[in-house]
Amino acid sequence: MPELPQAKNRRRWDIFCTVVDNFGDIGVTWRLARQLVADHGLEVRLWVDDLRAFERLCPEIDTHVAQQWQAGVEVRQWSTEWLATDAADVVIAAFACQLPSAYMDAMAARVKPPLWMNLDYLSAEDWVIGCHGLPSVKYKTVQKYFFFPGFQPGTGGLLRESGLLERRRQFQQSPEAQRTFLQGLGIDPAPNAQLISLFAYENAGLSSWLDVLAADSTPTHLLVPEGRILGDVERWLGVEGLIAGALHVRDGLTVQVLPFVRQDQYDHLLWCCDFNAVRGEDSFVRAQWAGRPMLWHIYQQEEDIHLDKLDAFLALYTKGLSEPASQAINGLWHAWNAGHDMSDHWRKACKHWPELQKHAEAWCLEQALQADLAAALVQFYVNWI
Ligand code: TRH
Repeated sequence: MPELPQAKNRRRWDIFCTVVDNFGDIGVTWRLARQLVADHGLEVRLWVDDLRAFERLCPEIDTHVAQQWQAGVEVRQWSTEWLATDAADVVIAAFACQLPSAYMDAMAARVKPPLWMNLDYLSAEDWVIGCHGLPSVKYKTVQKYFFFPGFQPGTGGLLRESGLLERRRQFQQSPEAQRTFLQGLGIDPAPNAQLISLFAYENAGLSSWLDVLAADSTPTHLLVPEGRILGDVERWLGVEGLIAGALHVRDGLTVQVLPFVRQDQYDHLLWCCDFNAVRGEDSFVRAQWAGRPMLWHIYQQEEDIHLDKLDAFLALYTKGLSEPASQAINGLWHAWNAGHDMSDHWRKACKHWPELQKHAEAWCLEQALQADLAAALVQFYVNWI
């Protein structure tokens, strides 16, 4: 009897993740692994070479064990001493990581070779559409394919677990739920304060932004998770050794340092804030699902190729904005990514606040019309078999 398409999806998937630096690699693969289990009923092993980075996003991780289950995902320590393991039906190498050679041989030894994909970095550039889904290298009998996330039809889409936007909307419509969540993190903003979250790499432009926020007649409560931007915050405050829990007030600006919270809590933080400064890849996508105006600190790459990615995204994102609002966003994002003075750009953006708020929600809904990345991967596999 032929297998039903649904049964065909119930296969074993292996996801390989090397933590290069920061949290994007594990952030994306952990999210994907959970979603493949929760939304698609798949059997997923997540191979991670650095469980300590993983533990920051998921405190339940036991960094000392070789095998454990978290949220239905089998988490495996990917150590240098590779033990013989059967290859799965679908193999995802995240961000071009190199699979163990013994595992590659195990893939080739299967009667039916697995579907082998490289999950690439997110980019809004047009060439992504042409390359998504194309064959890449071959190892013996096993063909590898490019799988590109993206913002436009013809790409692999963005990670978005089922029910995400409904949950977000309910939370944003409940002042009580937001208050309870914030209080749980020790955050008690003044009722008229705007909430801003700040997750960024080192940035020389920060002091000019904090100056203008402090001088503003609208009070701001700035929430800064522990991380790389803290040195710039310390310099601006004229203090040293900021740690989670620190709270400093300068005129209209309250700066509060937060612990690095678990991934789900970080989502809720983004949902609470009026404006989110995010970085990298995963927090950038999550800020879009928050439906609030945002600022992206893109991960810097050699020869400034990240600036092409920044411009490609801005070209898509600002479609539908009025010309002055579009210019304000372009100016603000470029200043931030160049570490330049932010003050004029921030003031200009503030002039278009209602439009930017509406646009953030509209962009989120437009993006949600596309199939999400996990569903697109499953569909790719179904088409492939
Ligand atoms: O940490 P990042 O700078 O990761 C980067 C990028 O992904 C970049 O593309 C990649 O090449 C480079 O790493 C190696 O930013 P990103 O992608 O936003 O990842 C942060 C993750 O941390 C994200 O999953 C959200 C999560 N997070 C928490 O779980 N709790 C927190 O408190 C915070 C601030 C973040």
